[in-house]
Amino acid sequence: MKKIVALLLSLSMIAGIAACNTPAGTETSSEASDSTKETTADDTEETGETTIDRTQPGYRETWELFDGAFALDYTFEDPEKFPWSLYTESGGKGILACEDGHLVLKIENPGTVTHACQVYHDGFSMYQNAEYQVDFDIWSDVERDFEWRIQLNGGDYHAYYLEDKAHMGTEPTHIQAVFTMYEPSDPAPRFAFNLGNQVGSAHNVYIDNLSMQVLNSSNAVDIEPLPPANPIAVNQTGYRPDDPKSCFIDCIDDSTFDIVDVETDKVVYTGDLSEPINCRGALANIKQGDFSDFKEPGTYVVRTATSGDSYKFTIAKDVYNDALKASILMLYTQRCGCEVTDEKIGEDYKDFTHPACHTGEALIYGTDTKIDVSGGWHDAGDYGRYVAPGAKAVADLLMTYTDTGYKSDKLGIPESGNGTPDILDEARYELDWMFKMQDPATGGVYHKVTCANFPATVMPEEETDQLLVLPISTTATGDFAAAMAMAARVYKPFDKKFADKCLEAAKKAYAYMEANAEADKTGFINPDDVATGEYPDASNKDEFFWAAIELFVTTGDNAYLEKAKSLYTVSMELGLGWIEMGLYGIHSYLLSDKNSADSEFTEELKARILDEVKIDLVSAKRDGYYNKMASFPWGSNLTISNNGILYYLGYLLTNDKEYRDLTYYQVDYIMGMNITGYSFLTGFGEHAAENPHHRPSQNKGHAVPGMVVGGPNGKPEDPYAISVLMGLPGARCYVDNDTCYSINEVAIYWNSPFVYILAAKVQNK
Ligand code: G3I
Ligand code: 9MR
Ligand code: ZN
Repeated sequence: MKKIVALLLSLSMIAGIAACNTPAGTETSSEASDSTKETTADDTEETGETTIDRTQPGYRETWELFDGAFALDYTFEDPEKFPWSLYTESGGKGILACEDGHLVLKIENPGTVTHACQVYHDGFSMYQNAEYQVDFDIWSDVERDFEWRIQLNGGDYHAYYLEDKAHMGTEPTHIQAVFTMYEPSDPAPRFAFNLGNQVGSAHNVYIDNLSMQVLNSSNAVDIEPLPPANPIAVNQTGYRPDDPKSCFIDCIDDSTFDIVDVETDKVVYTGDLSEPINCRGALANIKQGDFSDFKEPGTYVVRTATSGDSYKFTIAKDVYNDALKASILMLYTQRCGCEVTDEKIGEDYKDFTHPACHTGEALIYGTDTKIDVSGGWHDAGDYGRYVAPGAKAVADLLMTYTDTGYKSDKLGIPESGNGTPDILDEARYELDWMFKMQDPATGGVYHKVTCANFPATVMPEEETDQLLVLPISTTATGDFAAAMAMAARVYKPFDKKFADKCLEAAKKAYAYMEANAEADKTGFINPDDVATGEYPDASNKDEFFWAAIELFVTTGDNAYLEKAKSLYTVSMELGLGWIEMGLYGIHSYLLSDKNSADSEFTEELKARILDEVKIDLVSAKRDGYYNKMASFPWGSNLTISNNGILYYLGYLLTNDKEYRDLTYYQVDYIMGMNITGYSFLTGFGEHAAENPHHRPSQNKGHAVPGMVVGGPNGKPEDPYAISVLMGLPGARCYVDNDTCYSINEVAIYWNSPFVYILAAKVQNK
């Protein structure tokens, strides 16, 4: 059954790992995909450089489009290599294999919707106006109907080509289709067989000799290359007059830069550029320009002889007010279980209001018991609610209040004007939900509440599948205990009764940790039939440490401090979540009035923080953009803001303004002073992210303002990003595309640390 050698080496092996589906559910990639895991692109820790093994089948040589070329060509000869995957949902169940020279789907349960059993392949390209011919053989043990389609791989998953009433018999049926791709060229579409909702009993479906050939490419439109990034990076929102101000230029040909007033086009300032800086994350030589001494309010661009103009920025006293407000209101719009209105927050939000969502009782997984766990924030672009990232977001808001003193009570949330700072009111919305996630019997805290699968691209009230409460985890319980103990301190002056309730809940969760933490060696793992965010974390030591130290700071009881000391190790990462939470504990302890309880421990922790901040300052200056990161994980903007919080702690401990300024520069990075040329805060900046992976924004065709996107990811995990970014150095691996959940999603806990650093800048302590 072998056919002509494929001219296109597909990206499919890599895409198989990306595990994507329509609209969402459980995926079983073929063994072949798994076996390529070690050989696909890799982000080298030290340099941020991406290396690709060009001998691997996943690598796509520049493919020349010509008449007769094969975009797909599978004969399923090798049982180890079949880059096709199975997606199941809505009761669908089966096994995908390559046997006897063909692909076979062994359906155990066809499920209740057509795509309940979807056999799919990602990792090829399609070109606008090209004419294609698709051929394949398909048959089954039974006579049955099926659907096959080539589709956009995200958003509304609409089809480029669709046959929804195809039929197969028990002998190979040859299917042929000729069609023209009229839609914009797509570097990462999906070929899918929807084999669910049929016959009602177990049976096999066989597929063979599948090809897609280009018949006519004469009018084909090439895939649009990524737009080149503006080489001059500035904070596109701007600066307050007395802020430190830097621009970075991805070009070493210039030696000076001008600041030009956009109204008059007059040069108002000229400065020297630095010597070349080697930016490890971007593998680039760049230069820095400092214009901190230029303080004149106005709107400007940076201009150089060979790089042209930067995006606009403003110098003004109140330049961050709207951005800070919006980045907090983002959390309000993520509220679940209540009506979200634009009554007080205004016009910009009119598309993002929604009636109360996810109000039905949730089934405790594996039982017949249903409980009320309504409330809290939707985690991200999906509508799951997860305790660990929720606790992180709460802690960030509480610390924003305690560390920066930011206390606006007029942001326009329902509680505005009640005498309590809005960030505390907003955090309390999440805390009120967290109480419901605690098992009253044991004090343990459920890991998350979600449906079994991620929803399609719908508004929150349209996700109506059964909600599931997933088992108690020690990471969720530790984080819960810590955040509640912190809340008990912070809310005490505003609402003593609430503070007491928090403390009681914290103690109960802590007792659960004492009884169960040590025995837990794996952390939470998704059951096979649940595919939503896992937040896996096998080590609960840092969460337990954080809980113990918060309880010590809140109660003064030395037993907690002793426990914290026994859990502390120098190998504990100075993390701010969601995996590593240790720094929260160190932060609370060092800034508390109880830090003289054990001066040796205090000195040890303090020295560790200051060493780290000192080292980071050196790297941040050496690498450019004041960013010390050499590799860029999923949600790298979280790391940027978390680093900013660490630097601010260094400042609060020493009063050294260089550390404070380093925090300010992390704000600049998020708002545009980075090598991609993007402001990562939606709605802020001339060239800001506009197409986040965020279901409400995708639905309405424009983004909720004030959301921080995940940002550059040197190991992209979604098909589109893999297709267009693979091979780029980590710092440049960014694309503003709404299907790219591993690059361009948003999350409550990516906004919350940004709220902290932006508030720190606004408060200017
Ligand atoms: O553990 C390695 C680490 O050792 C290495 O240094 C680093 C460098 O790339 O990779 C680390 O693992 C990554 C991990 O995040 C921690 O950064 C994984 O490769 C990566 O897959 C993982 O991504 C997480 C993603 O879920 C998938 O699990 C993101 O951090 C996390 O923010 C994201 O969270 C999702 C929820 O599941 C669902 N809701 C939306 C939310 C945001 O995208
Ligand atoms: O939309 C989901 C996003 O919120 C998650 O962070 C991400 C990672 O788990 O997954 C997204 O859902 C995708 C799923 O994993 C694979 N199929 C496509 C889904 C995106 O629409
Ligand atoms: Zn909801």
